[in-house]
Amino acid sequence: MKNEIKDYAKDVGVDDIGFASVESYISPNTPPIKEIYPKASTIIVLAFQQLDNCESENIQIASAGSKILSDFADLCTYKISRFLKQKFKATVISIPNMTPVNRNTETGLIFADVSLRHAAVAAGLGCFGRHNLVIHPVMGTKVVFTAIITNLNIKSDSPIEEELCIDCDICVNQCPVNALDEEKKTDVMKCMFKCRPYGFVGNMQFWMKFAKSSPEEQEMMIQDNKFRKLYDELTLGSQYVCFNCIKNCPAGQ
Ligand code: B12
Ligand code: SF4
Ligand code: SF4
Repeated sequence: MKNEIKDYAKDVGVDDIGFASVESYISPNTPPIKEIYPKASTIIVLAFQQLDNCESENIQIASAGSKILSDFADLCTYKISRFLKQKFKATVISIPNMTPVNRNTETGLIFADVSLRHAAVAAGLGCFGRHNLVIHPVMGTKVVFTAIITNLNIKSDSPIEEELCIDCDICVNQCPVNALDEEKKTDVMKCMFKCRPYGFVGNMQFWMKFAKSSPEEQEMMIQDNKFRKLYDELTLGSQYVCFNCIKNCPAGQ
């Protein structure tokens, strides 16, 4: 069964796949998988290689790389979930590449219900690097994940023992807002404002300012390029503009 799933996943375009028992998913800040889905037995994690859009200084082009990958990854996840259902009569729950997420109104932080980085580590697809992202042994840092939670009982893959981060500190030094200065902790607020300025908080700030502005100022705000970017984020999905911690990471390649 495991080989059939792997072959199908590779055929639809997944670059790597790992399996972990739900008990081996350990993520201190998210609930146990069984709380999300009591029938769950295995979490299947899918890895997808990023293109090199993020190396472009043109932010529209760089951002478009995330969008095309996110759409493709979610589509593959659905196809594989459906395959598991039809072929093995499995029950399946898909975990998307990015959204939806929750927002803690006290801290302002956003977080997901399933941490795909911890899932990827449990499924033997990589290990954490100094940038707090998961490094894949072949694809390096330029990799994203999705997952499928299922009631199928499938043998887990072994976690990677090898240390893939070479401690060069390129990610730390190239972060424009010093969000990686403290080890094992991304300063999420600093990162979020820098890498996704037109996201939820940027949007909220725009409209709060808009509400307090005169009609003339409001007209200028709507004609500004910033409004166009906010519109893109709302209509197209996440618009990332900083990739410094991933684009020059030499690990795993
Ligand atoms: C919300 C979110 C963000 C938010 C907030 C991040 C956050 N909360 O950590 C913001 C907007 C800031 C963000 C930024 C980025 N994100 Co983001 N993000 C997410 C999302 C949707 C949820 C993350 C989450 O809530 N996790 C759960 C929380 C509770 O995790 P946590 O417990 O805080 O875990 C941290 C610590 O515990 C610590 N940690 C725990 N154990 C260990 C062990 C070791 C050894 C170390 C060193 C650290 C460590 O590291 C963890 C990460 O900070 C995930 C997708 C998903 N569903 O997982 C993508 C995701 C994590 N993001 C991703 C990416 C690529 C990015 C960016 C590069 C954006 C970009 N430009 O493309 C930056 C990188 C920032 C960085 N270097 O940390 C990828 C990471 C892929 C990978 N190879 O690891 C993910 C998995 C999306 C995906 N589908 O692949 N992100
Ligand atoms: S995405 Fe940019 S701002 Fe966020 S941690 Fe990486 S380098 Fe820093
Ligand atoms: S840039 Fe260097 S220090 Fe940062 S994660 Fe990659 S290998 Fe590790």
